[in-house]
Amino acid sequence: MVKEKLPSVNMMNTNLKVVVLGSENVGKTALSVRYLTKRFIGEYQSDTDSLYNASIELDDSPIQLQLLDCTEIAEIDDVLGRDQQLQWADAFIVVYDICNRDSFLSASKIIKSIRSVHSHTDSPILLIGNKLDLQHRRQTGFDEGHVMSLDQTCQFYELSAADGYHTVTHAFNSLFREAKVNKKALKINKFFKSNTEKRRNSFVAKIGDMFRR
Ligand SMILES: Nc1nc2c(ncn2[C@@H]2O[C@H](COP(=O)(O)OP(=O)(O)OP(=O)(O)O)[C@@H](O)[C@H]2O)c(=O)[nH]1
Ligand SMILES: [Mg+2]
Repeated sequence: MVKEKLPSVNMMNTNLKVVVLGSENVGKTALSVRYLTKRFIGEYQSDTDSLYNASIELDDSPIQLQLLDCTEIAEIDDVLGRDQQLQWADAFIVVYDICNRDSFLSASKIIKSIRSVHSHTDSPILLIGNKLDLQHRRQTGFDEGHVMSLDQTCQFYELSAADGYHTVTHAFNSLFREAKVNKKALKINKFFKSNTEKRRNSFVAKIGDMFRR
């Protein structure tokens, strides 16, 4: 009997592709730059999507991260128009501004679109309520974000890109950890599926031979 070889952990790809989505001015770029550089600059260019490539350490293992910071997503059609990016990604960060109610409603639509495009993979999603430093202008309660995250099975943090990098790093890393596990599970599934398929084909070929003889 020939033993099938399971893909070892080393053979598994540790590339992670992550897309950052949300409506205008919610802090998508501020959060991405905060995670990658630990800095908060204040004003950011926002007319084009930016793809950042970075080598990061996660739990002592290296990961090649591709972080795609998108320009605003205002309408649901904007999300569906980004079908290719949704297919490309292993995980998603969906941002809203706790002081902007509309951005929260958009976040909900964005998550639903991701789930409809990625229904077969259960892609990890991190929902972020940003600008927590502006609590006094809050238009969306913590509980509302929390309930949405439970409904949509995603991770949830309220935080502030302006207030320091620790919580941002913690939230992003928590998503990347889930994405890494998810990606490995998908690979193992694919491996078993393709081997089952190969075995079935070789069985069918053998039976075919027997009948032809
Ligand atoms: N007070 C406060 N301001 C923030 C925070 N995060 C971002 N900002 C500000 O909000 C504005 C928009 O931030 P961006 O990161 O450019 O937002 P964006 O979502 O990338 O915007 P677009 O790319 O135009 O869609 C900037 O003036 C930031 O300085 C935060 O946590 N607190
Ligand atoms: Mg931006």
